[in-house]
Amino acid sequence: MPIHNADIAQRFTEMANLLEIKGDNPFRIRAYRNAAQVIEDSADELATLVATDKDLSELAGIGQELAAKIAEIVASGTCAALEKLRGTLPPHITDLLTLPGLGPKRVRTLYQKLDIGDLDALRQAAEGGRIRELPGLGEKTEQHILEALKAQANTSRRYLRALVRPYVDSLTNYLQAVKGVNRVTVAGSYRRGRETIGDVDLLVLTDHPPELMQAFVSYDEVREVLAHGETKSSVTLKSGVQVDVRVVPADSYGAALHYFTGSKAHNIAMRKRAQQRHWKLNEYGLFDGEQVVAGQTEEAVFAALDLPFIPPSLRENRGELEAAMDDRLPDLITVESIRGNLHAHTSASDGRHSVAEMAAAAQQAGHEYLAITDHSKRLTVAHGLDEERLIEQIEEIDALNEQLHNFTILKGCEVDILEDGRLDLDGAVLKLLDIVIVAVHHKFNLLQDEQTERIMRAMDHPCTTFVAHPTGRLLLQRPPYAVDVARLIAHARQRGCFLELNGNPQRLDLNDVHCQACRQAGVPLVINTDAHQIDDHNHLVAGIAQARRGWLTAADVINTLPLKKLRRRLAATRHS
Ligand code: DGT
Ligand code: CA
Ligand code: CA
Repeated sequence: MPIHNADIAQRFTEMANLLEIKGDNPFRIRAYRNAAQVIEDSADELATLVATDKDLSELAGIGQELAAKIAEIVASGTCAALEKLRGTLPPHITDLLTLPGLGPKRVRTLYQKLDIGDLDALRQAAEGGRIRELPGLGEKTEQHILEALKAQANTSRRYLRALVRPYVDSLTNYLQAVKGVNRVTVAGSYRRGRETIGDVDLLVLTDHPPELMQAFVSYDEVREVLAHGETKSSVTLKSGVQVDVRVVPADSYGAALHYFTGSKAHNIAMRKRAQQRHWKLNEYGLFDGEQVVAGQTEEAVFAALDLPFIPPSLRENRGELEAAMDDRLPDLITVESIRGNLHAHTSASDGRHSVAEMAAAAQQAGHEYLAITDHSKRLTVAHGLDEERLIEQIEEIDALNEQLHNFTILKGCEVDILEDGRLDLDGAVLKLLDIVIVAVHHKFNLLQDEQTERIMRAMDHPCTTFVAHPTGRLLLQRPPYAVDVARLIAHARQRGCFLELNGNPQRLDLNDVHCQACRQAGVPLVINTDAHQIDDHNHLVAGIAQARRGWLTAADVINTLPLKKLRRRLAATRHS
């Protein structure tokens, strides 16, 4: 079974964490962390590189020693150095790192001073008031730890869909190859394209159910078998994700696929529609008494209920049945209709590639244009550009555009919104740009009205084109700042500017419901990658999945326009 980059990166991160808990050499720790990042970002599967004898030490930050460890992990799933380290510390000590506010240094203190090696011991120590006595921790931290432990117990773990995708692809390929298998389909929230998923639901049509189930529970990536039956089995994979597999008879396949795709709210609405006809709809089919009305395909189930096929992305009971009845389901946007990305960084700020490299990659991917939008000067950690450096970049882009054929680099900047809503760069420079993105990168803690009005003021700047990641959330990590998105949408409409759907799988900001509201209000969206390197082009896939959940069509999205029309729309956002 091929091991994925994310798995290799995870092992290196674990190495770095364990070394840091032990108080090892900081340079060594840093080397493992950097390597983990490089591996995770690599567009090529390292397992493939190893299999074809490529020299891994050509990757940035990977020396001979790390390259050898990568080869070891690809071959065996682990490496001797990691196993040795694990042996010197309690087996569950890295669980402590899953609590917000606990990094390796604090875990080291907890372990050294109080011999705390797992979450249970941590809870006992916190409840016993022993953590407040530790150097650098204190009573407030003890309180935070107790709250975090409680919160962790209450929320079942979810995963970014984009992270789970390679695991799902490998597993479905594996099951597809099992003898007797005719079809494998992913259902559930994964099929609906949700930004995070709780577990993976697979449906299988097979001539030999027992063989299929046996093959599933013996899959290499399985960590634990939770249930092993004839028609249903569940496992957790080594990555932690739970997978449910159901074997379904051919006559019920469509009904089962519909049922297990959900959402629950959509299913209930569909069942009601069946009941109005005195029929019954469940995972086995659509029935009139004992008589089967439909069941083999989803299309047949919908058709029997006088409905066109409703795409899975829309099945949230947010008006899709009504729209289907009136024959006004949206013609959902696809990745192919995007003609260019309007939010990208280069090595001038916190990106990894040059303007020319980013442009070449975008052209290679079939795009017509790309906007370069590095950070502005306030964001010093990201090496933000001041007026002078921005002007240099503008000249660089003008020169590059002279050489390019059938491709245009647009000049832009992601300008920080200051606390009072003013912009971080001088208006005279902003006038030289094609695109001015405004974004909040600090002062997340303002009251809702203050935050909302701060952003609205930035939108009012005569040069503003759109607001990037308008709510600032990081999925599974950081909630949105307090902001009234409905007011932002109304203001964008009135001001005549746009809002972003940021495709970074960790952001997906605006979310699906907000996108739907933009569409209803007639406020155009821009779907961007927010690329910090060439490989981030993939973020478009996640962005489009979210856009489809937000009912967006190509006409609702600005960067589906050909360059000439785009330029006209951009110019129209500019006030004198
Ligand atoms: P997740 O896994 O939390 O991301 O979300 P889902 O939507 O994949 O939910 P899951 O895995 O619990 O169940 C898969 C689908 O099965 C769900 O979308 C709808 C259907 N389903 C599950 N339980 C029920 C239920 O009690 N009633 C109905 N009508 N459908 C259900
Ligand atoms: Ca699920
Ligand atoms: Ca499930």
